[in-house]
Amino acid sequence: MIWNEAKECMSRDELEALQSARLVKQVNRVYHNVEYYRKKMQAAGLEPGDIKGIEDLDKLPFTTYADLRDTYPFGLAAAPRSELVRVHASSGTTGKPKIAVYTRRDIDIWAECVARCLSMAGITKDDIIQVGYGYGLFTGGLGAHYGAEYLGALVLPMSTGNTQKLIDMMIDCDVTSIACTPSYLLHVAEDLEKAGLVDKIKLKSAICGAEPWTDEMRDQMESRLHIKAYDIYGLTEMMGPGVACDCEYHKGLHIWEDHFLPEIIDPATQKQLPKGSDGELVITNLTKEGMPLIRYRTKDLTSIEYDKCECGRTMARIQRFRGRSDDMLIIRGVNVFPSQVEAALLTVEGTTPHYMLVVDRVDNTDTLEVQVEVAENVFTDEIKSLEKLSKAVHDKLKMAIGLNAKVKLVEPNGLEHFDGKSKHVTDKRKLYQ
Ligand code: DLL
Repeated sequence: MIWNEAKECMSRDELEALQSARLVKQVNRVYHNVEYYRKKMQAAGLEPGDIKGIEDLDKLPFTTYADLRDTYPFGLAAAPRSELVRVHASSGTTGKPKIAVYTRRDIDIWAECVARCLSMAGITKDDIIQVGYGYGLFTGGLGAHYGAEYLGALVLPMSTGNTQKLIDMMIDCDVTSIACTPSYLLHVAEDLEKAGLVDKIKLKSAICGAEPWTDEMRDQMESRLHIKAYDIYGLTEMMGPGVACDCEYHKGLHIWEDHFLPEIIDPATQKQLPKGSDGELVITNLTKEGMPLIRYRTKDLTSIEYDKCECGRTMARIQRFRGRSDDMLIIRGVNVFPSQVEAALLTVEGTTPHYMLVVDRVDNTDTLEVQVEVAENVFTDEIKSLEKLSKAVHDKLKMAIGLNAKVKLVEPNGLEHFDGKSKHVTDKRKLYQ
């Protein structure tokens, strides 16, 4: 089902003309409204008039997390304070989160983009959908919610944390679709199976994203719950969920190129690569007013296919994500940087900066163990003080990354060192194909 055929099926020429006009307008907007961008462009010897269309995109400087951190919280806002209506945020590498601000029009465009994604999954105004992404600063809950309402579906804003209630209401309300992380959906499937309730549900589709997942996970969801599962992608900095989504042919995620201008760069040389190449996804906001980002380095590694899809849409398709060009992990849907853990450990007396994050998936739920080397004298102490230290580490981590981690204290030099450097992550989940 195509939500906005005029947009989703535009010819490439028509689309590129639209992108060029929007890019020129956006570059003018940030140059005149955002001092930080103006200075960056001036330092690169650029004036807005130098950007005449998408062919000039690679003249523009990149935007990175460091720019967001330097301008935190509202330094990249391109609309007056009185026009801003919403803030969302996700974890940064240390301390300050990545923030996004929206105007009313941004929220409407976001809702339309999500509605396009949901339509792609066959959802209509006759559907009843549970949103199982977290509501709050995280974009997942409210993003999916507004999109589903825009479409006219009946929305149950479940948020996260109460699987029993989610299952009860799924059955009582004849829920036909669910939007949540893929690992959570498998967890729900398991609980439904244990309770013998799979044949009581009316679920037809799931829209899963916020973390990488595999074809094997899709097969499991589809066969265990008798549904169709779709992949939705997005990131706070650009908007939230709904930047791209896959259609019934599952040949990649259609990116809404009338709002998001994608390119692939080599993360090492930072050079734009020819169409079809593998590299890091970079996106420019073509229509966002609140905090438009120009050439934002997503750090997600993938490639993009441009040929027309069997579904009829002409919008390019992001292929399977193959990893990240930084060390960000997504654990239970939460973005975690090892540097956040390191910063938290530094504040706990008795620990050292030598640590290892062991991430695994047990019964479809991510587990995190933080192994940390402690000072010599700690091990000579009695059990009680070890327990106290372990709790202090746990609580600091909970505050820093928002997750409950299992803490394992290790004796000095107890962790393996590689070429003198500590390796900080062992991820046993194998989420990238
Ligand atoms: O995760 C937005 C979102 C919410 C997307 C709900 C889909 C559904 P952030 O917390 O800023 O935003 O995390 C963005 O998560 O750069 C990717 O690395 C990863 N990610 C998001 N969706 C997918 C996906 C939301 N479908 C970061 N497949 C991104 C693989 C994904 N990775």
